[in-house]
Amino acid sequence: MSDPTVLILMGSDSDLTTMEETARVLTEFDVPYEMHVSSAHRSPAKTSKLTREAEGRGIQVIIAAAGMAAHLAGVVAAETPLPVIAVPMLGGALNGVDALYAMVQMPGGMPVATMAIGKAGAKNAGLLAVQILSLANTGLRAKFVAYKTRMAEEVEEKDQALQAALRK
Ligand code: RP5
Repeated sequence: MSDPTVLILMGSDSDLTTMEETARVLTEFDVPYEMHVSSAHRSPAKTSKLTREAEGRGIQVIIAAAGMAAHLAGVVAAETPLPVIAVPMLGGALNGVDALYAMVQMPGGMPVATMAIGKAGAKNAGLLAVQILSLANTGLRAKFVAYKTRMAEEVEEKDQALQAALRK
């Protein structure tokens, strides 16, 4: 198994079922990753250590998932030059809108690439990581292009099925 190039951090084990979507995408593209539960608030020292050591271990992209007052992606971005992708978790009294705002409203100078709330965002986080890695990996780029082609073909099949049903 190659060394991980993507580090997935999540604030709680309650985020795992959502973040399995990210892991599924990375596995599909044969991108080695590592996943940890590490919280900005509950375990700041662990989060800081994982983040500071990431680049030296060959990590190229960090994905940070958290819910509620979701500071994980921001504190990670503060401690690394690596690109950070943020995934707001569904849940809490505000159903993920709190996490979305916390992640997307980063101050100037501190970007994180914030995805949609929940499983769609988790899936897209994996795909965006693949796209970033593809910039320096032609094999991975070819796989991503094939993925997009397949998606377009699936839409076409669905449209043809719809047209056939409408003709009946
Ligand atoms: C956040 O608080 C976590 O990322 C999680 O989404 C949320 C709730 O955590 P638990 O109380 O389920 O551990 O920090």
